[in-house]
Amino acid sequence: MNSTRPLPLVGEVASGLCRVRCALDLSAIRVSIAAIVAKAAWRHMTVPGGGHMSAKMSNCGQWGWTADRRGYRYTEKDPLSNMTWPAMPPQFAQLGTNAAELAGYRNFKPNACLMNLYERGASMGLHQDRNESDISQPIVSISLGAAMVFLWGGAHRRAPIQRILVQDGDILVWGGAARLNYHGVSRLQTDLFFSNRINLTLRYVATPSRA
Ligand code: MD3
Ligand code: FE
Repeated sequence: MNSTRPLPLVGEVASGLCRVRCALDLSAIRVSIAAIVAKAAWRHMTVPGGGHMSAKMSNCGQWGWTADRRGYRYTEKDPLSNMTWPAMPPQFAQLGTNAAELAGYRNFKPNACLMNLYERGASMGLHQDRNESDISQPIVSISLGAAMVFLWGGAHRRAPIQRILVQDGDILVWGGAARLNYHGVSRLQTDLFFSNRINLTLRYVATPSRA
């Protein structure tokens, strides 16, 4: 972020990682999510080793991230329905563009939104997001519901990990040198107010890719 012109809404919570706090209209976002998953249902994706991810996933936008026995990639169609993924609500794209701009990234135009649903016991192991091809673009994450501990590592798997609590309505933006940092989330703990957490990640996918 631009540290010479600090903005009250934006804080750098770790090197290269900005959190944007604002009075998000979460109810409109929740209604949009419900409409999307009515068309592209939440599912556990299989990974190349044959296991499955503990978070359930779905997508909206032109490209959707999928995993199966063959690997990880972005597809234009939902493999469950063979239909294109539901459109990204303009509100999501606008939120992504605005949050990225606050964090110092101009002209971010997301065309993919991966949606993760964490129910009791779900987590996400340390990984890098590198299927997007154009890593000059940032990623914007929107957290809804139960708080979770976000694990923020470095450029190498063995780099030290910072633990950052992410809560309902938090928006995280990362890019630049931190775009390929390892990250994950630790197991969902009991939250007094919410039983699940949904995370949306807004991304720009240049071309489909394999990893
Ligand atoms: C990546 N999701 O979907 S997003 C994913 O909370 C994913 O569901 C997590 O990782 C989730 O690929 C985390 C937030 C996030 C924040 C900072 C990062 C991801 C980051 C910094 C570098 C790389
Ligand atoms: Fe990730």
